Amino acid sequence: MAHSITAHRLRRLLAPSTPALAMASHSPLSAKLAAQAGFPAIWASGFELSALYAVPDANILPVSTHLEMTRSIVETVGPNVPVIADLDTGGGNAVNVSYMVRKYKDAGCAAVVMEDKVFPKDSSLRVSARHVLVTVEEFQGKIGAAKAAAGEGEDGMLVVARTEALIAGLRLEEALNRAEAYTEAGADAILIHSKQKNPDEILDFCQRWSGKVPLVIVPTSYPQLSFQNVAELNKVGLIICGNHSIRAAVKAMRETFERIIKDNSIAGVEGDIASVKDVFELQGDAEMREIEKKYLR
Ligand code: SPV
Ligand code: MG
Repeated sequence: MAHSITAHRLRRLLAPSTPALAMASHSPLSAKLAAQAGFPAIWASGFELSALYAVPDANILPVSTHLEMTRSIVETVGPNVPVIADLDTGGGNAVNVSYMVRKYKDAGCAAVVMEDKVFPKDSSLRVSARHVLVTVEEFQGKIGAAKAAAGEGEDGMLVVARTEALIAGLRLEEALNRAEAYTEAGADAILIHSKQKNPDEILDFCQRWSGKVPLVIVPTSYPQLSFQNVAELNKVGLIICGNHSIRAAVKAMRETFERIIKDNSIAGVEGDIASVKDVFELQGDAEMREIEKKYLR
């Protein structure tokens, strides 16, 4: 099955001495561009998809919207580029998690990430947002349900437990205790998230982490931490570039649109946007021409 190949690949990538990179994606096109640029894994981000639909990242979109987009992303990049799905809180309680994880497994994902906030969640990056955590016991149950649905052993999809303890303003001890408890419940990796403008609390967490399972970080708020510095910590298996796809798209589109209005012409932007030929190639036009040649009568 495709998901076991892709899960195997992701397991091999999660080496703390050489952390893997995942680029955020909100569409098959953005995922394809990230893979072509050399990113070995794709983050099917809830933030990016919410932004694509111009709604807040707060469980406003139906799960089916994220699931279908993730399925299309997986189909586009193929099993050699593992897709890590952002499940937010897992859609509710452990029962919801059980059903939801099966669907993401069938979609061919390599991993799911589930966070310990109450449903509905609010964006971790927003200041003064609603960040309320479920109890450790409840989240352990949700991890158990996710693991059972993800499949057995090395072939199973990875379940990444994400603690929002630091996002919720709780102490480092609480974050470490939760990460430990989630590992005991069977998590394959722990995503530790922070929105501090410097990497201090993440560095403290990494240094104190037992290392039983690899860590995952999303350094959006502390971009000054280099990937080389992360590798030297020898605790982080995966670095997620959490929203760089949609942010790049927003800026490029806005500049192009404003220029066309200002110039009252499309001529000025011609050299600064992708050519139609480039877009044809991204659409897989060559493959369609082959089909045409062979079968079209
Ligand atoms: C996402 O990209 O949807 C994430 C990462 O969950 S963050 O937005 O930083 O919470
Ligand atoms: Mg998210």
